[in-house]
Amino acid sequence: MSYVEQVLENLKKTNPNEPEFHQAATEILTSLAPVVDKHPEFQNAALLERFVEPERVVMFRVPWVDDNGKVHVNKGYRVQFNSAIGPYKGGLRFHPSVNLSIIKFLGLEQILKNSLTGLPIGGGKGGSDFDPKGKSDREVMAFCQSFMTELYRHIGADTDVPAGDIGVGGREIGFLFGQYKRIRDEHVGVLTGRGLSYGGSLARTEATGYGLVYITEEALKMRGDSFNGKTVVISGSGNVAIYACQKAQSLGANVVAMYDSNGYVYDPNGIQLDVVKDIKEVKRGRIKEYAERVKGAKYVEGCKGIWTIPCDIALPCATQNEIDEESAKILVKNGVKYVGEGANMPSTLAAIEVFLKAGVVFLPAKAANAGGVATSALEMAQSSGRMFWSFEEVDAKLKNIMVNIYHNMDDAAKEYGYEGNYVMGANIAGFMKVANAMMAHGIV
Ligand code: NDP
Ligand code: 2IT
Repeated sequence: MSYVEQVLENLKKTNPNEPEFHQAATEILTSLAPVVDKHPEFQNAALLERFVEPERVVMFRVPWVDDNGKVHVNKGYRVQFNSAIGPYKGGLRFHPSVNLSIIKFLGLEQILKNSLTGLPIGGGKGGSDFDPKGKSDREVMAFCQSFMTELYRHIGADTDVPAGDIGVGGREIGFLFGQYKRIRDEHVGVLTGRGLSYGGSLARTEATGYGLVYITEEALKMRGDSFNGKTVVISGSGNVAIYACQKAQSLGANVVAMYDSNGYVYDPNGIQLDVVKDIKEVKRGRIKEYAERVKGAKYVEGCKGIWTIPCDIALPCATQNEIDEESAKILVKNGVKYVGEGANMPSTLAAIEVFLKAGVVFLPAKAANAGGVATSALEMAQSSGRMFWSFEEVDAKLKNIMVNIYHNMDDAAKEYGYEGNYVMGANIAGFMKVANAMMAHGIV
């Protein structure tokens, strides 16, 4: 059995019932086989065994009281996965599906994503099975305050810097920051995605979606093509989806569909983003309302059907495993040429295989959605330097980072003999920097 197979088998045995963690680890470790073949010193130092074992896992109780005086208890998590190249960095997810397996898969991905940005940030992730949907602002605040009353002791501007993810946006970050500041009596950059009035960075809200489009644009450009006139399908209608849509439209693309967890809207005339923003950002409503407000648009209950809409470019921006093998085959049959992952691990392993075999340009999440965390790192730099960059400055840095990520993964794929396979390229390029730092630190 090869070194990679041994590590994977042991990981599955010692972390049972964690399917998402197994999936992410399988994709990553399989890609690293040629690297460990070339570097036998990694095996001697048990580097992969240490790489897949989080440095620290914190799990805690989060009690809170709803508007009717009823007491609720949720689970809180923070997985501090790897700090070899910088303080732990990664988002918090509030969604009823959250469990340790999901937080660990996200944390493991985050290590390599953060490395790919070229900035000094380690990997971490956290969250809760709390569902902010349908809760009042006071209930969300009560939950966030309780969550931070435990989390504060584990984080810090130079230790671990959380941010948003599914269910955690500007409102939640505000409540979390307020409680941290109150307990610690410190106004520091301990969270990113903060509001502009208290240390946030311009362009952080837009960064993940914009970054996704910038890296896809670079992939198109290298093939003599562009977004102009392309039909694009985007899943989700949250932070990442909305700003991916905005940037793709500004480059001349026709975005024809989006969804939320209930169903999708198809608008052949092009999604009217101001309507989506009003429904999702202002009213916190359902995407279904779009079809009631926009003539010529239709709503279909259920999410999966979105992938049957013919498109040139698919940008999955909602959640893990939203594209399975069957959907991937339909996308390919309908002529998809580019898939850029805005969400984390939105394609199953079988779906990825379908895309790669069909010659689809597949931009994996850890590269394609790294613009969000990269801009978080720019927010950290502005916080610690007590300075504030313009939107244009941050946006230009973001674009530059995404273009560099594209070429770094493209070069790494070529170097190891897997030209055009960006799963291999992104994993290898991200891993090498972390591996070198871990080797330099000795057995820790
Ligand atoms: P939001 O909470 O803003 O939006 C999430 C969107 O995805 C909503 O439309 C939501 O629908 C939908 N969604 C969530 N879960 C499911 C599900 N199980 N099935 C179908 N639809 C679902 O989150 P973000 O936009 O911030 O995050 C989206 C993805 O991007 C996630 O995978 C996240 O990890 C990833 N990401 C986010 C970054 C960021 O900076 N925010 C950075 C990098 C990656 P509904 O409203 O019905 O729940
Ligand atoms: O998955 C991700 O990269 C994020 N949710 C953003 C993390 C961050 O620290 O900005």
